[in-house]
Amino acid sequence: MDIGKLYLILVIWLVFFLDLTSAISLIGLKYNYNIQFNRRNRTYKIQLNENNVSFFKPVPLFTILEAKNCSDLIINFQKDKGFKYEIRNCTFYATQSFDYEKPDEQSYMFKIISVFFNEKPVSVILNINNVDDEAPSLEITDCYFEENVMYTNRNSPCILKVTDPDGFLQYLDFQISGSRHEEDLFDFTMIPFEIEDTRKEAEVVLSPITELNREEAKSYCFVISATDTGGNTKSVLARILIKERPNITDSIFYKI
Ligand SMILES: [Ca+2]
Ligand SMILES: [Ca+2]
Repeated sequence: MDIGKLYLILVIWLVFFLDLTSAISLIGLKYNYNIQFNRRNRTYKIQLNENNVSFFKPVPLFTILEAKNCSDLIINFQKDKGFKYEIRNCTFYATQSFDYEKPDEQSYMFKIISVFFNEKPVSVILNINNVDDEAPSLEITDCYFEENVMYTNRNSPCILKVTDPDGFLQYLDFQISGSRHEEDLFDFTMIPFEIEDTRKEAEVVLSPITELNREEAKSYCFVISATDTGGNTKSVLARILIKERPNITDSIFYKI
């Protein structure tokens, strides 16, 4: 074999070898949505807030780099949840809005595969963050308090039921609006006292912070509002009735 042929074979072998063994990265992530790359299992993890995608304007999630032809890519979902997307100029767009309150829209996992055998696939895990976007709700029935009794959150009979599909109940801000300064007469305590972010329902005890007197008012009527961290508010009308306390002297006299 002459030296020319040997040189040609060596060049061809080098080109072939380098092409096979080059570590091709299929995607380079261009937009900042809290993206992490795990080199060991070639997985990109993306955190994206719910509802940040306009229904009318697709949101770019990442740009795919070093693929020979992005039109030849295959997007292979682990579970087909009907995720709507499109790839334009090697940029991957979500063309749908995400709603964390729908269990099917909390996370997605897919592989990006090239039809070219020397382009290694990558995996993408898209996790949707919960945002406090849903309004809370309140339920209350008429409450009865005896006059001249000191109530606390332990013996108050007045309970509101509060729910919020987002959770985050511990951050709800309760306000009273009334015409007789009821905000100075009543206070709120959430039960349980320590509550986790994911809990969606709790009870709130409404208790007077001073003894009520039927001679001053036989009833109170005021608005209770709960506002979550997203600014969503719900209001209910509360009616508080003051009961006369049995006169101890009268009842003793009656028994005699
Ligand atoms: Ca939410
Ligand atoms: Ca909420």
